[in-house]
Formats: sequence, structure tokens, C-alpha cells
Amino acid sequence: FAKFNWEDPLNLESQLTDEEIAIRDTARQYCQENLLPRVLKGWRTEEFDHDILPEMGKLGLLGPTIQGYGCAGTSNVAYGLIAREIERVDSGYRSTASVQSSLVMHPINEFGTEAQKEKYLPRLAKGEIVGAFGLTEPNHGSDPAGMETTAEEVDGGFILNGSKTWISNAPVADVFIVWANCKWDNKVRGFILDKSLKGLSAPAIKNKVALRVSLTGSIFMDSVRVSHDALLPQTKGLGSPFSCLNSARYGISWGVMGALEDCVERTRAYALERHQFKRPLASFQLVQKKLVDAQTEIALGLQASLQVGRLKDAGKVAPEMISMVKRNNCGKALQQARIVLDILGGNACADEYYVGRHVANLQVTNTYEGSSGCLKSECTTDLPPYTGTNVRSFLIIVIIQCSHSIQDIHALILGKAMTGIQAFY
Ligand code: TGC
Ligand code: FAD
Repeated sequence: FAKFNWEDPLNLESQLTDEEIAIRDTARQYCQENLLPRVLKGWRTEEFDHDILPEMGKLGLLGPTIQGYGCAGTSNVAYGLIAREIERVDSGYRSTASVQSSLVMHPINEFGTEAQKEKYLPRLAKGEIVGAFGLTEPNHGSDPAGMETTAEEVDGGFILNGSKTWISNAPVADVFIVWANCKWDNKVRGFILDKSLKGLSAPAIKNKVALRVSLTGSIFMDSVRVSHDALLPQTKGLGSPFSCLNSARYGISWGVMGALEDCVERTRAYALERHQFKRPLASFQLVQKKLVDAQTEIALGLQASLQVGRLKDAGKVAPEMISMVKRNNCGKALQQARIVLDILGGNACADEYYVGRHVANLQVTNTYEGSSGCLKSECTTDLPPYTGTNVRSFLIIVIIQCSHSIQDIHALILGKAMTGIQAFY
């Protein structure tokens, strides 16, 4: 028999190329040595660290799958491995990076003119400028088809009106990919807007109870006038923003497994060190079961993401496959992180034990990019009373939400694929 390695139970390592391992190791070293020491301060102050994207850019971690324009041209599996390493530290840092790569660089590369690519991609790849992606609106989140933002063609260009909300990176973005309903043919198209445009503002949404190291904001467009070269000419219809979501959702499926790996590593170490009843916590069967359940979900979730990544690289991926791994891995990560959090006892409350922060973040990863409820009713155990608006209380909301949630956009996408009946409306 081969020797069992609990840290890599199904030998993922043997399925990666040498290049993917090298990229993963570079990302891991950077994240552990440079991001981890900053995460607590970022979480407590909710301040954006402007050095991080340029640092990632220097290592080729931004828009890595794009060929040319200063990008690394890696496999989709390598992209997933990068997301996993960043989110091992914090989902917010992964959000910042995946919006830049999948939701800003990807649409410019996929739908832009050569001039737009030359103008924006090299600077985005270096992290010199920050990007944001505006699809969600105050009245249209799960249902972007109803968007109210409009673009009207006028002499010399377009005028955009409308608002977007809950937009990652918006308050610090230099460039916005904004989706609008075009008045002349009622089709959704993408526009590249620079932050200096008159009538455009992007205030922050402050005091979040999760994803605090990633800035989030609104985008307000009050008769924003742009020339024709702001239009992403190959965009036509909702399929265009959804194709960007495919890339981001795929990355999130890897990322959340990294966050759960960190939860397991930390709670395992704690359980070995902490003694009760004259024995280490790790010697109790119930504690071992929690760790084993979580590690099993990580091993299975990573295999699923790897398979989807390989199919993506081979041009054989279907969006429903991405919905499946996004839904499964986000749901399992939240559920299992919540369970291993219990191992910390009272210390679960303290942000310097890190796991509570991951649990709060993982609630959001289940919400954005197609919302999804937690997968099992077991999450309802040991409900403490709601006590206020601190992070512990937020975790309680998460737990309650886990038990009652029937909402699940990705379940409906897969349900439609299985039955042929769409159940959204
Ligand atoms: P539906 O009629 O199903 O589709 C409209 C058109 O789009 C095409 N399409 C896709 N194309 C490519 N990839 C996909 N995944 C696609 N899904 C659909 C479809 O074929 C159709 O094309 P055509 O040519 O026939 O017109 O659309 P619907 O209005 O019924 O909506 C369906 C639903 C609910 C699945 C969809 O609207 C949805 O996914 N809603 C969730 C919204 C969402 O995920 N928003 C995310 C916002 S961005 C974000 O959260 C970033 S957070 C990032 C971070 O910080 O990390
Ligand atoms: P709603 O659509 O109002 O849904 C509320 C609940 O109802 C959910 O549980 C949902 O599952 C359920 N529901 C809705 N429709 C159905 C149905 N047909 N059947 C069953 N249940 C249903 N958006 C961007 O465009 N760009 C970004 O960069 C971005 N970043 C974000 C960052 C953060 C921190 C957060 C919190 C959100 C971000 N979002 C972003 C927005 C995110 O994509 C939306 O919050 C998400 O799509 C859900 O939309 P909503 O909040 O309007 O919820």
C-alpha cells in the first residue's frame, strides 16, 4: 500500500503538472509570508491595502490564464490553485483578486477590441489599476435580467444611468465593467468606465460583518457620458456577463476549499494541544469525527474542481458543471467550517483564532455568484442566543440560515438541467 497522507488524502499532488505545482508553491509562499501577517489588521480596520494587487501582479497571479498582454498564460487548474492559496488566508483577498482576473480582465480579453486590451490588460495584470464588475442592482440580484441600468446612444457615444450595489473593489476601482440594458435594442451589453467620468461615483458600504479585508461599494451613474470606445463590442445579451461568472465561480470552488483547509489545520493543532479531562481534545472520538468529516469534504471537493478545471482547459466544460462545484464546495465549506469551529470552545469567539473569520466569510461565498443555502440541517446544533451585531452573533445568523434555507439558485440551474423545467419564475 501507499503511505496515507492526511494533508492530501487522495494525492492531488500526483495529478498536477510540474508547472502547476511551481505556481501553487509561489502563491502559497507569497500568501503565507506576506498576506497572513496583514489579515488581522485588515479585518479589524476594514482598510484596503493598496500594495497587495501590485505584489500579486509581480508574481503573475492576476489574469493568469490570459495569453499575452503581460499575463502568465497558465492552465485553469493553476488559476484554481492560486485562488485556493489566497483564500487559505482570507476570502476577501481572493475576492479582490478574482474580480480583477475573472470579472474585469476576462471580459476585456473576451469581448474587447484590440485597443481596449492593449490599454487595460497590461496595467490590470501588474495590479497598477484596480477593476470592479457591476452586475447586481438594488432591485435585481439573483435576477439580473430585470436590470434597470440603461445605456442610450447619443451623438458621439452613450449616456448611462442607473445604480449597482454590493460591488467588490468599487470604492478603490480605477476601472468599472458595468452591465446595462441598451435602449436601442433591449439587449444587455458591457461598458468600460473610468472612475474619473463625470456623474460616476462609487461610495463604500462600510461596517460589513464578513469579507472585511475586501472593499465593497455601490456604483451610481447619473447621466455618465462616454464615447463609443467604452462599449465592449462583442457583448450581446445576458450570456456575456454570465460567461464571466463561469470563470469566477470556478475559482471560488477552489478558493473555499483553501479556507476550509485552514480551518481544519488550525482546529487540529488546537485539539492536539488543548487538554480537558486530562486528555487532549484530539483523543475524543467526537472531535476526531469533526476533523475527518471536514477533511473528507476537502478531498472530494478538490477532486471535483480539478476535474472541472481539466474539462475547462480542454474546452469541454458546461456551465452546469461549474454550478455544481460552486454550490457543493461553498455549501460544504460553510457547513464543515462551522462544525470544526466548535472545537475551539470559547476561543471560537476570538478573531486571533482565525476560524470564526473564515466562517463569517464563507456565508458570503454562498451568497455571491449565485446564492446557495447550506446543505445539511445538522448545522442547527447548540444554538446560543442572539446577542448583538458582533461577529459571533453573525455566526449565529449563519447557523440559523443554514437550517432553514431553501434558497438556491445553483440548485435551480441544476434542477432545470435534470428536469427540463425552469423553476425561477
Ligand atoms: P437565462 O434565460 O437562463 O439565460 C440568459 C442567457 O444567458 C445564457 N446563460 C449563460 N451563458 C454562459 N454561462 C452561463 N453560466 C449562463 N447562464 C445562462 C443563456 O443561455 C441565455 O442565452 P441566450 O442566448 O439564450 O439569451 O437567464 P435567467 O434570466 O432565467 O437567469 C437565470 C439565473 C437565475 C440562473 C441567473 O440569472 C443567475 O445566475 N443569477 C445569479 C446572479 C449572480 O450570480 N450574480 C453574480 C453577480 S457578480 C458577483 O457576485 C461577484 S462576487 C465576486 C467576488 O467578490 O468574488
Ligand atoms: P436576492 O436575489 O434578493 O435573493 C435573496 C434570497 O432569495 C437568496 O437567498 C436567494 O437564493 C433567494 N431567491 C431569489 N430568487 C429565488 C428563486 N427564484 N428561488 C428560490 N430562492 C430565490 N455583485 C456584483 O455584480 N459584483 C460584485 O463584485 C459583487 N460583489 C459582492 C460582494 C459581497 C461582499 C456581497 C455580499 C455581494 C456581492 N455581489 C456582487 C452581489 C451578489 O452577487 C448578490 O448579493 C447575489 O447575487 C444575491 O442577490 P441579492 O443580494 O439581491 O439577493
